[in-house]
Amino acid sequence: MLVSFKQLIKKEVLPSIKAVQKSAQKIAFKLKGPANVDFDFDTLPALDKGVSIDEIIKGLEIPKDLPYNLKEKLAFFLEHGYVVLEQIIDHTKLDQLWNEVESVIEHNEKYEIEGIAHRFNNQVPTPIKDIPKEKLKGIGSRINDYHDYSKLAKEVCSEPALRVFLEGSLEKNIAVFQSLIFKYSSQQGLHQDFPWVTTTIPSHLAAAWIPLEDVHANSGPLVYYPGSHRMPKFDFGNTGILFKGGQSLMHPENDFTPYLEKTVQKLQYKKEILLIKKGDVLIWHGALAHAGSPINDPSKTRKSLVVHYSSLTGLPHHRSSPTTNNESEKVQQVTFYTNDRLKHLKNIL
Ligand SMILES: O=C(O)CCC(=O)C(=O)O
Ligand SMILES: [Fe+2]
Repeated sequence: MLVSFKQLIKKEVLPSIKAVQKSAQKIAFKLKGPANVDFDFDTLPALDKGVSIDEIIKGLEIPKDLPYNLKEKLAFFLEHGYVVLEQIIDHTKLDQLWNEVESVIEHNEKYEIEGIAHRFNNQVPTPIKDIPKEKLKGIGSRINDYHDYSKLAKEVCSEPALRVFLEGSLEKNIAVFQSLIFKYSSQQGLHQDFPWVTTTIPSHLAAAWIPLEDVHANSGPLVYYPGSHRMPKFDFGNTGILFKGGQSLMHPENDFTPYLEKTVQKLQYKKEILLIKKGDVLIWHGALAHAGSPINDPSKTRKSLVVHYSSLTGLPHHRSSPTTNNESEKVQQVTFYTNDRLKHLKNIL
């Protein structure tokens, strides 16, 4: 009787008290109004700090036959928070990459490679050999950090025409933070990346959306709001502009997404839909508001590789390794940190 009373307190009463406390904290926080929250000016990338583009370009090693005007593209990115670099990646290489992914999924029973599938294992990254093939092939699945396993993916992520743009927008010496392979739209709500894709310096973050096929309008294209990288930042409460599970008072879906939706309306940013072709690459600023739109036609795939990048200063070690371990490999001048936990799977493909 006593035990069950204790259990009742632990299971029912304490969580309710905690929930009431948290609500009270949230109300107090909301009444106080947002703090003055922004990126630390001193650690901003040179472009965001206002250093002239000519000056930035002078310090870079520009690949021969760069198929776009770097100065124009950097100026566009500075103003709009995104840019499309047209036809910078060889189609054959992209086809080879997707074929490799297909074959891995087809033979998932052989691989420890980690994936996430819709409503499976609480969305925890799981070895794909333990995920039913049909789930892996379906909407809502993704493979995390595919570049850890695949030399070909590393080559695509470090494409020189892409790398030099990232160096201009972040800092010379680029490091890959994380990557995702999608077969279908993520259908993810409106968000900015920097609150969770947390680098050591939050402003040193940019992402590339690399289509592995031409994007179809009904496949749930990526959407984004040009200029929104300059909107006032959301205050997560207790943790400033960054989201930290368990510590932040504000909730990503219940508070952050509605804030972004309201603010893009208020500041009259116009939504753009990303309908780019295989070979093109979209690069977006770590603070640009974007979403994976809903899939109108479930037969339409939207094969893509999404890569988040930082600089060597912004990310001096693997995102989940202790600060002392910065074992890495360089491919085409881009740094790929070794994931300690999955070391045995490095470059198996
Ligand atoms: O491709 C998508 O649907 C969204 C990807 C995304 O927002 C991200 O990985 O940060
Ligand atoms: Fe994102």
